[in-house]
Amino acid sequence: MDLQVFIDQLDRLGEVKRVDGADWDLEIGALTELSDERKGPALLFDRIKGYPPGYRLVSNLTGTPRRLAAAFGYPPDIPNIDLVRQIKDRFKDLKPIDPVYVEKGPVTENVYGDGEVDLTKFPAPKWHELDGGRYLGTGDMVISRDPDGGWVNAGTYRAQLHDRETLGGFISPGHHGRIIREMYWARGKSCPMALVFGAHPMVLWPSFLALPWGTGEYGMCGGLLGEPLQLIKGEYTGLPIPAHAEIAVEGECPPPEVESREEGPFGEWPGYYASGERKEPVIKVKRVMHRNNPIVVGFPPMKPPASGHASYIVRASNIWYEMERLGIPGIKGVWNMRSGGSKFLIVVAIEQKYAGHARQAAMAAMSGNEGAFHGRFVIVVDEDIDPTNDEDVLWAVATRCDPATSIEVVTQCWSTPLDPTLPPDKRARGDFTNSRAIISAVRPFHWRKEFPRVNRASNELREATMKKWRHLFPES
Ligand SMILES: Cc1cc2nc3c(=O)[nH]c(=O)nc-3n(C[C@H](O)[C@H](O)[C@H](O)COP(=O)(O)O)c2cc1C
Ligand SMILES: [Mn+2]
Repeated sequence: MDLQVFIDQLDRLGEVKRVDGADWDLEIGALTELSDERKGPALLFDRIKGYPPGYRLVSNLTGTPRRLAAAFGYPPDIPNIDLVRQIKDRFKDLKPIDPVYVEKGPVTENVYGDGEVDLTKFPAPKWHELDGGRYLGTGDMVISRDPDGGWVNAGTYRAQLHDRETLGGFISPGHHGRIIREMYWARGKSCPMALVFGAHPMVLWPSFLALPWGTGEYGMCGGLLGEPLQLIKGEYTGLPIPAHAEIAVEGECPPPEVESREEGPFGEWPGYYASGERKEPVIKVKRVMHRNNPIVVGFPPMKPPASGHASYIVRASNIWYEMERLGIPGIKGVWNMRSGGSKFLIVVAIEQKYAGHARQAAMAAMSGNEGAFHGRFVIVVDEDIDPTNDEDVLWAVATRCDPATSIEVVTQCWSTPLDPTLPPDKRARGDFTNSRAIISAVRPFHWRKEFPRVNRASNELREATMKKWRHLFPES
C-alpha cells in the first residue's frame, strides 16, 4: 500500500525515468504527453523549478499495460485480453476487507494545523496550455462521508490550487462526492472533506472506478491488496485517511452561495477544454499531513489515445463485471478502444446464444454505474473478433453492420459538462445528457448460419503452409 515501494518495484523493471529540473509551468505536462505517446516509462520529477528537492511528482505511473500489470501483480507481457479478464475476475471474486485504524503512518511524519497550511509547497503543474490554473489534484482521492448512511466514499475528482489554503473542486453530476456534499449543503452545513495526493495504485483504483452508491471504496482497496487498508483518523474531520498516503489534507467544502470561485478551463480526458471556466465550490483546507519527500501522483487528462493510467483497461474490466452481475451469458471480452478514451468506444464480444442477446449485451454494457456514465458508442461483435484489436473490430463494423437496421440510438443518457458535443444552449440549461449509439456488428442471429463465410485461410491451412514455407517468414 506504499507508493514509494511500488515505484522501487517499477525501477527494478526499468520502468521509471528520473527527471531533474523540469518546470511546473507546461514542461511537466508536455513531457508527460510526449513520453506517454511513445509508450515511455513512468516519469519521476524532482528538483522541480521553484520547489525544494524531494518534493516530487510522478506521472504516467500505470500508463502502459505492462506497468498496469505490475500494479495488479501479473506478468508484464500478459496479453491485453487476458489482463482485462483477470482484472474482471479479481473484481468478481473480491471480498471487501474492512480497513483498520492505526495511530500513525508515513503520512503523519509532518503535520500542519490551522494557520500553518501552505498548499503551494507541493508541486502543482499547469498541465495544458489553455488551463486556467494549476492542478495539484489529478490522480487524487476525495474522501467524504454520507451524512445519513455513515459510509465513506472516495472518488477521484480534480483539484485546482487556488491559494495556500484553498482548492477548487469539480465533481460531475451524479458522482458520489457531489451527491454527498449536496446533502450537507441542504442542511446548511459545509461538507467535511479529506483529499489525498499520492497513493499506491491499488489504493487509488477503487476511487477511479464507479462502484455502487453505498459501497465504500476502502473495502475494495483491502480486497485488492489482500490485507486491510491502514487508516488514520483525521483530527479535523474525523474522516479516515490512508496511513501510507504521500500527502493528505483535511478541510471543508462550504455551500456554493457561501463561497465559490472560477474553476478551469482544464484539458479534459475526451481531449478538449469542454467544461470551460465556471464558478465551482472550493475546499477550505485546515490541516495538512505529508511524508518526508512526498510524491504527488499526476494523472493529467490527455487527448486520447494518451492516458497515463491505462484506466481504459480497468474500466473495461469493471463493465465486463457489471454485465456478468446482470447474468448476461456468453461474454467473450469487453474493451475500450483507446481512441475513445476510457468510455466513448466500448466493445463487447459475445457468442450469441439467442435472438436479442446482442442487444441485451449492449444495453447491459451501457447500464451499470461504470458503463452508463459519459458514454457514446457500444459496439457488439461476434466471438471470432478480438475486441482488443481495433482493426478487427472496425472490419466487423464495416462488414456486419447494416447502418439502417443495426444502429440503435438511446437519448437523454447520463453525461457531464466534459462532453464536447453538448450544445451551448443545452449546457446553459444544465442539461448534461447525451445520446448513445449501439452499433450491432454481429451476424444477425436468425440467419447467422447463412451469413457469408469469412475468406481468411483456416488455422490448419495457415499452420501447414507456414511449416513448409517458414524461410519466407523469418520474423515469425
Ligand atoms: C485520473 C482521473 C481523473 C478524474 N477526474 C474527475 C473529475 O475531475 N471530476 C469527476 O467528477 N470525475 C473524475 N474522474 C472520474 C471519477 O473518478 C470516477 O467516475 C469515479 O467513479 C468517481 O467516484 P464515485 O463513483 O465514488 O463518485 C476522474 C477519473 C480519473 C481516473
Ligand atoms: Mn463511490
